[in-house]
Formats: sequence, structure tokens, C-alpha cells
Amino acid sequence: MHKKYKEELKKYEELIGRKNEITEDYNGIYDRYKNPVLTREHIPLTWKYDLNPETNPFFMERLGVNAVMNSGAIYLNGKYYLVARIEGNDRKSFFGVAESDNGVDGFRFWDYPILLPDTCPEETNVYDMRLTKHEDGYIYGVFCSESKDTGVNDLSAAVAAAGIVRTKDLKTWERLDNLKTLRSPQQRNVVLHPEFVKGKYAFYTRPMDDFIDTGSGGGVGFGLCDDIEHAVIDEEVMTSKRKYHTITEAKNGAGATPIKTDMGWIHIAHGVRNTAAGLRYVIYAFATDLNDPSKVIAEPSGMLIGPKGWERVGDVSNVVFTNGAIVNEKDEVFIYYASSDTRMHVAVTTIEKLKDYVFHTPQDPLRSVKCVEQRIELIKKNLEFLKNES
Ligand code: M1P
Repeated sequence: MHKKYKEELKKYEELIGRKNEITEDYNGIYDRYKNPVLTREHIPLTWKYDLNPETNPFFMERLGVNAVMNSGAIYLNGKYYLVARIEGNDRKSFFGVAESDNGVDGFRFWDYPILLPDTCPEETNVYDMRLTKHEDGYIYGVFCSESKDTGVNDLSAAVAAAGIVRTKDLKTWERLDNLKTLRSPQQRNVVLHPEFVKGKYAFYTRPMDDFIDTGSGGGVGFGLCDDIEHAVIDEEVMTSKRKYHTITEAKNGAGATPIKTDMGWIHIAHGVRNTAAGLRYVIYAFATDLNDPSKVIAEPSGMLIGPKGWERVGDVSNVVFTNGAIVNEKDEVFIYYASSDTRMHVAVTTIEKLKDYVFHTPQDPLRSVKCVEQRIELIKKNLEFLKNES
């Protein structure tokens, strides 16, 4: 065995065994954890190195990994699972299952990454799987399936579609047809709703005219389909809309599978705005009606999570992005998010706090003057409260 292997293995085991802790960052809404839960250093050595000194005398990485990010999340039999997007040094992404006992540290990848059934010969890249434990008994994974756009003379032009797989154990995956949305040429950030709606499968979509630009796409869409094995949506209605001069101005997209509460479905999504430094991605939340999950019933103003400190820097800087959250039996909510398309973090809250945040944070009044009025009202109440207290 190469001596470097032993050294690297020691570092790897120390990393996996490292305890995570809550940062001092306080907002009352959630606790942010100090260490990322997954990074490229969490990738097992067996995925990167040829361990045989005869064929790898310098103990070189043969298949390096660039980033571990946007992860679907699911809670099964008391364990926390992330299906992470792993990006190789070759820019291709793939999925791997990482497991933890407590959801905040100790995430360890299973022996092998997921080898999806190769049913789409034109598909070049896959990423950002959302996991849904559906009431039909399956766990579905909906992800972005990216192919080259052969219809235009542009080497980097791509087409995004929603790929669908299903499993019962995260080990054996069955690939179904990609989702077809008859009115939207491209799709990304598609999430399957966990329950039937009007007896049909329900998807949150993100209509796009183009690979990056959502064009006329007005926000997060919602559509129903009869047959999950050959899913077709002919009508998409809007749920969370893009709005001028807000965190969703440039685009937005569904994130984690919606969380059911007694007050409504809570959605944790991402919003994007343009800046002189490029696109800025933040995470926001909203709620929809229990009986009509397309109908927005609460829209707290602004972002829930924005990139902070070193989270701001990475392959695609100034980005936080979520596609997975877990609720455990204690009603604790683990929001998994990637920073700057590079590594995975966790923020932990509870259902009670999330409901309070979503239903009692004032809505965005959409104009500065109204925002100041909103804040003055809060300050006035506080000053009166303080006066009465003293
Ligand atoms: O680079 C930021 C994110 O960009 C895309 O999100 P959206 O479709 O909203 O632009 C996704 O490709 C995502 O993977 C990535 O993190």
C-alpha cells in the first residue's frame, strides 16, 4: 500500500468524524452550521485514486472530483440521506448517496455512485435531483437531464429537460420517460409533489424559453399528469411568481419537496436577481393551500438564506441553492443548501418556527417608501413595548 494512501485516508476519516456545531449567527429562524456537510474532500479515495502502487506509483488522482453540491434529501428509517450532485474534474455531474445518523455531520458516501439506466443517448449531463416520497409508495428522483442543442450552430447551446427515476431503497433505480411539458420548450428545477392532486401526479415546473434565460417564464409553474411512467403536462399554472425588483426578478425555481403542515404546504425555493457582479441566488420560502398546492397563501418578504462569508465564493460565486430538506420525527427541519456551486451546508429549524416565519413575516410591499413605512411601524411598536417594559 502506498504511504500516501494511509495519510490521505487518515485525513478523510478525520473529516467524516468531525463534529459540526451551530454558528453564532442568530436570526431566530434557523441555526446555520459551521462546517459544510459535504465537500469534494468527502468523496471516498476509492473513487479518485488507483490504489495499486504498480499502476499508480505517484499515488495520483486519476479521476478527480471538482465539487459536491445541490443535493436531494430524504429521511428513511431514522437516517438522513443526501443524493448529492457530484461534479467530476471533467465537468460531468452524477449522483451519489451519502448517509448520516444525525443530519448535521458524519455524512459518508456509499461505496458506489448511482449508475442511472442509460435510456437517453443524447443526454450529456445530469444534476440537481429532488427526492419525493410519494403516496404511491415509490421514492421519485426528478433531475435535470441536459443535452446538446443540435438545432443551433453554437457549441455551448444546451437543452434542459426533467428526467425521472424511481426507487424503493435508493439502490435500484428505474428510469421513466422524461417529463414533457407541451407549452414549455425547456425545464429545470422540477419537483414532484408528494401527494396526488385531483387523483393525478402533480409537478412544480419552471418553464424556460432558453437554457439559462427563463424568458417569458413567469415563475414556478404547477401542472398535473395522469401517467408518471410517460409524464406529460399540457397546462402549467403559476404558483410563486417572478416580480420586479425582488429576489426573484431574474428567475426562480422550486427547491425542496414541499413540506406539509397544518397551515399549508411550505416551499423552500430559490430566487435569482441580476447584479453588476452577475446573478445572485438566494433561498426563499412561501406557502400554498393544503387543498390546492398551486395557490400561494403566504409570501414572506425577501430571502430566507443568502450566501454569507466564505459561502459567497466558489465555482459560481454568490449562490445559495437548495433542492432538499428533511423533517424528522421531532419536527426538526434540516434545510440542505449548496454554496456557490461548490459544497453543501445545513441550516436547521423546526416546523413551528418555519410556520411562524412563513405566515408572520410581512409581505414585500414592493416599493422602498412602503418598506420604510413597514419598518417604522415595527420600530414604533418596539419603542412603545420597551417604554412599557421599563
Ligand atoms: O449556478 C447556479 C445554479 O444555476 C442553475 O439554476 P437555475 O436553473 O435557476 O438558473 C442550476 O443549474 C443549478 O444547478 C445551479 O446551482
